[in-house]
Amino acid sequence: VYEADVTTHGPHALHIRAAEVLEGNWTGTSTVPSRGLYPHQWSWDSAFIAIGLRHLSPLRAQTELETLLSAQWGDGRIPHIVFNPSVPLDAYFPSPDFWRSSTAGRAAGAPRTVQTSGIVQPPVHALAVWLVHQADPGLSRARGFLARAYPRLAAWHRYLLHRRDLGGGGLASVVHPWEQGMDNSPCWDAPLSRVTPAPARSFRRADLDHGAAEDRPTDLDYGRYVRLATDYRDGGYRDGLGGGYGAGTGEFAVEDPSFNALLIASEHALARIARELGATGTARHARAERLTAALVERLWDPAEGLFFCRDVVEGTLVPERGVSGLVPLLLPTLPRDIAATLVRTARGPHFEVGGAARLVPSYDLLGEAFDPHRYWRGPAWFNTGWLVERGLRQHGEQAHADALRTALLETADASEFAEYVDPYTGEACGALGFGWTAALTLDLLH
Ligand code: 9WN
Repeated sequence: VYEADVTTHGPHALHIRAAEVLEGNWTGTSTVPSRGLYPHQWSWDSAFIAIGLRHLSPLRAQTELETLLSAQWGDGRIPHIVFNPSVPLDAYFPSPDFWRSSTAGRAAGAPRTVQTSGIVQPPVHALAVWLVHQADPGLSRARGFLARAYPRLAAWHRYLLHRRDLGGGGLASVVHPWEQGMDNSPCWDAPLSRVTPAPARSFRRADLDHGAAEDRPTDLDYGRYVRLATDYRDGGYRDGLGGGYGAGTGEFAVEDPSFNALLIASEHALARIARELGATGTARHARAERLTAALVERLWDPAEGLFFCRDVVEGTLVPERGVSGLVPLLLPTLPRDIAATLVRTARGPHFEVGGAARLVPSYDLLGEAFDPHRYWRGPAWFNTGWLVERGLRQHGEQAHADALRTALLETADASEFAEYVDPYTGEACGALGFGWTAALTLDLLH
């Protein structure tokens, strides 16, 4: 039983404070990750936020996802940011005038009425849609929530499995570190090193107005992020081989375990949605099975007991241990021995889950690049903690899951729903009042 809500911050219960954060970040049609640092709608944030919001207001949770889905491009991609037109351009970089979605993205079917980025984020959406439906099936049916979401989700998965299978092995590739969501993870260092950075003078980082420079990615990282995004944009956001990988240059294409595991979990969810809508869902479950086999075949390293990123350009696994490699634990049909090995790795010296680490570090505690405060190079995040907690439960590790759940709740509470925390001390880093931290706290409390 979790009781820290009455001790750490006085009598104001944790779930009430989490609800207040979500209320404060709500814009009327969606929820911002953070009022200061991230003042627009983010794709995978919205999925996690909806998973928590469903406990407060199933209608708001449905609306959150519908707002995102309505910004989908004609080619099926769901953009990583949907811009709020009432927010000043200089509040976040890169802004709509950088992405130029409605012009540069025209051939790819970018929407005309709303401005978006042109890259994607992890496909947590079908999973979120299914969980939101389950919170209030009556409301969902009355509003035709699943029937309207299903074709969009199906097109989204089709985009990832066809246009983004750059390695030809059945998995989806990301063409920018922002797409995978763990922006400056050391897993990207080697593949990114081939990218010539855009000059620092050519852009202005708005993130440094809100976040401490030593907790954020470096200027060199940003130069490379800008170069990749610029090249992708200038190629009309075209995907595929020939003119190069997604970015049109062939410089960056990576198969990531977490991105693909979330796609598989969402494919299973899409099968359930199809069933609810009167189809069998069998073909989708079968596809999820094939994808799981491809994930194991292409990204599992039995000697290390972890999934790794595959650098598609080099054709090799990237030898860095990131939390991304633990996320496939989420998959219900992961081979038993692999699941058992992943649990051992999570609890072992590199991640120390349930040991010296309070939550789940984003990167190898023993890795050369480990930094307890710098964004995705060590700090613990709540979305990945939630995913690993779910994975532990999925594979019968109830005691470990319970311990992680308690740690997540205590840390969310004590850190004022921080964006991320020092993995050893739980000290808050980044933005406070962060959307998915509050939302996933609510989910864990239910
Ligand atoms: C770039 C919004 C997003 C998260 C990402 C996180 C961070 C953006 C940034 O914030 O990325 O998309 O500006 O640093 O890395 O996972 O979705 O919360």
